[in-house]
Amino acid sequence: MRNADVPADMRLKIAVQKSGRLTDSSLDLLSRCGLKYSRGKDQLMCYGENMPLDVLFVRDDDIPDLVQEDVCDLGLVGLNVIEEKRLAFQAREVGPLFDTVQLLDFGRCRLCIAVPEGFHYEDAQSLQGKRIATTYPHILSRFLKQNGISAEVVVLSGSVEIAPRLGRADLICDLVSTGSTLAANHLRNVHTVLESQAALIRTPMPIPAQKQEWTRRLLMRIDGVEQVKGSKYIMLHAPRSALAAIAKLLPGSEAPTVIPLEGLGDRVAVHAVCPENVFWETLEDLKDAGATSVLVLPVEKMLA
Ligand code: PRT
Ligand code: ZN
Repeated sequence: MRNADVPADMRLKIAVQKSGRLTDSSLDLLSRCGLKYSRGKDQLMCYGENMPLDVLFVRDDDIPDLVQEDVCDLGLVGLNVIEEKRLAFQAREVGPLFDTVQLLDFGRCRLCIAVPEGFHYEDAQSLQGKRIATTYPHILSRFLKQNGISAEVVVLSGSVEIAPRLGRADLICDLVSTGSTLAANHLRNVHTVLESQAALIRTPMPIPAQKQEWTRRLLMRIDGVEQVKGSKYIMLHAPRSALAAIAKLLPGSEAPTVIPLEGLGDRVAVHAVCPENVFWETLEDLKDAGATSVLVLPVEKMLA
């Protein structure tokens, strides 16, 4: 059966942020997994052309709900949203929930407590009796409870960083990545409540075998893409006598391939996958150790 002929209820549906910080990386991940689709402007759903996988474009906050409600089988969303939703569902005693199946190498940020200049912060006890503005009331309340703090949680839907200046709160609990928003608003990060990054979630409900098989294949491909992120393939020539020194210099590489070079006596070609980035300094050290013709190439996919 051609992919286009797979009936709608047998096609996997994955929810992705429509427009925001996770969108480009989410779509890049899906295309690296081999998904081809065409997306019109403002289109809310795209059909996968070469896989029975359709993409739904929604607000990131709606992604866990769509998976929870079985509208989508999978979702790409930040741990901050996943954790907040999980605690919100828990508070309402609602289940079953979505499962977090894989952490992804994008969307990194921290949910932090940040205080205005002049606020004397020693430890969590300094928050006693204060008003804290946030869009993450459940995560913040759990943190306060764990530390035995009684404080007022002021729930805002956005622009949390200006709440202290407007007199709506004494301090904030918000996402930080570079820290420039905090600095611009004269706020200082004093404690990280949650480290976050994007993750793949899936429905815990049983799904038909055909969908299950595509989920397995997609997960394996995502794993392959994530594994090689930052990896480099190095090729170089060197005298056999320099092999030990060169192997030590190749960052994190296991068992490089050594190939004799026809007509070049003792010289060999060395090929290796390095799971970390390779810097100019390493290339210079390799050259000093006797390597020539050093080539560094990106690795696109890997299937273990
Ligand atoms: O419309 P929709 O609801 O889909 O989008 P959104 O505005 O809620 O989310 P968006 O696109 O801002 O973020 C989506 C996800 O990206 C978040 O849920 C996090 O998982 C992740 N992420 C990573 C971030 C940041 N970094 C980030 N810096 N989300 C938000 N921020 C904001 C933060 O709230 C603050 O306003 O950026 C500002 C701070 O950034 P720095 O670099 O100045 O520290
Ligand atoms: Zn959002």
